[in-house]
Amino acid sequence: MPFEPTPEELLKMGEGFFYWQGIPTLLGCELEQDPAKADIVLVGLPWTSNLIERTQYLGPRAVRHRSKAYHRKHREFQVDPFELARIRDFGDVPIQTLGLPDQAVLEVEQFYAKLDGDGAVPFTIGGDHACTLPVLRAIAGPGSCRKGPIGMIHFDSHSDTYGAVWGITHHAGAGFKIGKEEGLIDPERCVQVGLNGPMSDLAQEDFSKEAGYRLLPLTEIREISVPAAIAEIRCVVGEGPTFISFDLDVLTLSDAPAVADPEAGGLTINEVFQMLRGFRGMEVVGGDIVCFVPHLDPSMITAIHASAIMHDIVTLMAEAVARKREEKETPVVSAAR
Ligand SMILES: [Mn+2]
Repeated sequence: MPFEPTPEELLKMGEGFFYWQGIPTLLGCELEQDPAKADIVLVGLPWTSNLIERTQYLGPRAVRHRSKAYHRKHREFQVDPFELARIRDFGDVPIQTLGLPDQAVLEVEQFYAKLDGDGAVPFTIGGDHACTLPVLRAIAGPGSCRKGPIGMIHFDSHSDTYGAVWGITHHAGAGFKIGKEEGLIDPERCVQVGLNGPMSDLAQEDFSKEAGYRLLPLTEIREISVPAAIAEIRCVVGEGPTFISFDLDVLTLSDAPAVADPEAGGLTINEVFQMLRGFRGMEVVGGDIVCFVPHLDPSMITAIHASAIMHDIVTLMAEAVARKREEKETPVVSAAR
């Protein structure tokens, strides 16, 4: 069929492409406050727990600005995620105790608990990596609908499995330790992808190893190749509900210059796309992108790549929502016939 859009269709297409027009929202989605009216909720979490690169709280605003251009279809999957599921921008998490991480996480958890209660699955733009744990508590903790641990694909140069520092328990490097200790992350279904850079201590990843996480350092991915890494991740994570947490510092600096804890080397954006697309069919029930420092991003390379990664993960989530809906609508064929 020839591509001949009407003027009205052209206007609509422009809305999804020209990020500088209209009101900026995450992936150009409608703003919504009622979780019952959404399948996937996009949330800004403009919060930084640590003293390091505090301007990570500017992340959601910068991604809203650039990701408005990503209200478009998925080329490789040949689907429109915005048709598959009701995807809405829920605005930012309000936090009264901004400077007190151990209290702020309680407020963040409360916000996500409301969304979980209505059956919506969240995708968050942080903030630093302290943003992940309160979300896990809301969707996998004792008060959640699921009440059980979930699988985890954690992209990061760092394992973030460290104990309390500077008198702070819930700092940006602690979530993947506390998450296991509280039974939110299933250690047998957890992969840490892209670990890279010199170590502050040779024992810094021992918690992950002892917990039973699959560590997939950058050097191993280089050795075994990306397709083999995808197969390994799928093998570890399996069929169950899975969260994708993405620290932008796993990317090479030329693809993500504006990150809080930069390391030399890293995955390229194309390798990340290849991996995310290799996850098709997984039950992705949540995700986040963290550690973006917009004031170091004058070219908007990091914002564009964050937007594109978000578009890919949210498409995986939308396909999972659509599969669930189909399962519900398709009557189970009786075994005795
Ligand atoms: Mn990191």
